[in-house]
Amino acid sequence: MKKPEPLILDTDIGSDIDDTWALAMILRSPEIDLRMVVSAAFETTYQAKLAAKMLQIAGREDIPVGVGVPGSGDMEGNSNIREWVEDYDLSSYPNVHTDGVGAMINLIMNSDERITVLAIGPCTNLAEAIKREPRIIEKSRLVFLGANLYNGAVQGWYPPLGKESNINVSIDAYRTGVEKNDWEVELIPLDVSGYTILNADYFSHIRETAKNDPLLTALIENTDIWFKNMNYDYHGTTSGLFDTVGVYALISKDLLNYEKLPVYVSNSGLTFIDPMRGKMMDCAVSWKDKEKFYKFLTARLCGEI
Ligand SMILES: [Ca+2]
Repeated sequence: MKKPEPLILDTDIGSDIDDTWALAMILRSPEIDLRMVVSAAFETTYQAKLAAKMLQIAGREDIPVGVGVPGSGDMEGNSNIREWVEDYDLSSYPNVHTDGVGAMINLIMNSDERITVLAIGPCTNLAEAIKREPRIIEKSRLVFLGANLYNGAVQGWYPPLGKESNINVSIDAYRTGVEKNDWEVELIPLDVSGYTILNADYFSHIRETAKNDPLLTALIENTDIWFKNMNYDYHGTTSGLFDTVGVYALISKDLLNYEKLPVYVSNSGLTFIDPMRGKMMDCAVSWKDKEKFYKFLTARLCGEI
């Protein structure tokens, strides 16, 4: 196996539940060397608490947690797992950076190895980091969960996943953080991350395994709180686990098809393949075999592979 990839996870954990699944997947993956988690885009202190408590349960207090740039707008609507950290004191975590963006910059700039930044939330931290230290792009690469290359047109999805939210929370932050610079970008768009849902068989296997597994117990607790607060019945399946596809892209390319494409986002937040205005990105465009991915994700979370 090649040397584990040094990673900073930039995440809006605590809004949708898929970030929590992605974090658990990372913690189960020997191919990834997680060096820092930075919370992004909404109520970033609450979000940092979620990450810290997960890491503590996984026995990984060595991994620093950074509090990212707080967002604005719908804070309440993006704090859907609050009960899980209501009594959690962030100062009980031994490795917290209140300036998460500063910590992220220092880690990248002081590293002898090239760092990968996996961004699975809006681009607010990325934009701030590049404003403060543009040289980070020379010492790192970005894997970004965002955009919807064909705006749902090709997939025939219903409902169609049109505007992608990590970009549309702040298009300005996307432009500064991702588009208007020379950062090497691997793009994981909705075309491959959309409708990533584990069926009831896979999910019940994870629930069963969780009975003897503290990290999975935490994952299930978070998920059930989120389900309750979202007031939605998934009939035994998971919700959309978009962000786990970004983690998979770090582990293997076996199940995804890639193309280099010029990606442009309009001011209305839609994505276009546009050779005149787009930025060239290495894009995951389709699955070779998504069913195999579901199998992989389940087995990986359960510690079976
Ligand atoms: Ca996310």
